[in-house]
Amino acid sequence: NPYTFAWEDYLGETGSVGAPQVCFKQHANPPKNEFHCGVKLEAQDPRNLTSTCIATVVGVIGPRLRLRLDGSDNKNDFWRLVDSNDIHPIGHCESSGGMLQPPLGFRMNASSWRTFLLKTLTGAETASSCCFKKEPLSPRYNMFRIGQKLEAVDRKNPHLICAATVGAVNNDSIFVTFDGWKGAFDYWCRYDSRDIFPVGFCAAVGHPLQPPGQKFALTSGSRFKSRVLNIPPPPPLQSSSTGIDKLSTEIGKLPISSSNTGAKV
Ligand code: MLZ
Repeated sequence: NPYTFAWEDYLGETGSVGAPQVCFKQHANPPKNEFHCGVKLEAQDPRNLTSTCIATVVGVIGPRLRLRLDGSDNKNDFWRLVDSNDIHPIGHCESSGGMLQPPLGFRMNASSWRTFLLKTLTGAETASSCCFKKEPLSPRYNMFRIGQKLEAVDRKNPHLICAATVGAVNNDSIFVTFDGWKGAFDYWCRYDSRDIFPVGFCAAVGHPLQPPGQKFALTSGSRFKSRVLNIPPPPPLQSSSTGIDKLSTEIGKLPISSSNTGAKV
């Protein structure tokens, strides 16, 4: 049964704990999924973040939507949470002064885009605005600790959410390692990524959870032997409005006086 991985037993056997709920940018009570297959909405093109496109819901699992951009192929489906900030009801883009764009790899020539748009929206069932849930607040800072367990999207198989461990912490990033798998699936992400969830999330929302893989299992001692991590360098520090860049800008604006030149008074 994919819904009932025995986290309790696993945490006990591995002598580990789950990262606390407050570490995550996820609602403590995850929202209900009120979308259904076939409805259309607006989504950012994941391959071209400046474009807002029409997308169709082609799958629904727990609080996640499988989306396909209209005018694109079925090889570039992507997943969003119902409380994601980058999905909106049809009409949102235009009402905020933007224009709907063809997806990257639009399968017709650019001049047919307007006609295509008209056709794809005519008679379409659009997702009601009440289906779109408010994005959770971001934790104020990175509270993750090495060794804590979590549930994480496998970005190479994004339909999967899998048992994982915080392998490293660096500034605003954590290194997500997948239990029982070689390092090929591991990745760095921000602490406020929407792809990571507290232990128990999948069970609570009715999403399958992929249990730890078989690599490194069944070795000496515990059934679950941890591996030596191969940790790639963390991503470079991103500038943010609250980060050090803002601080240095503010400092740069300060008038030079004896109180902030470092001069002894
Ligand atoms: N079928 C794939 C799935 C791997 C999923 C790993 N998730 C961490 C494979 O065996 O490569």
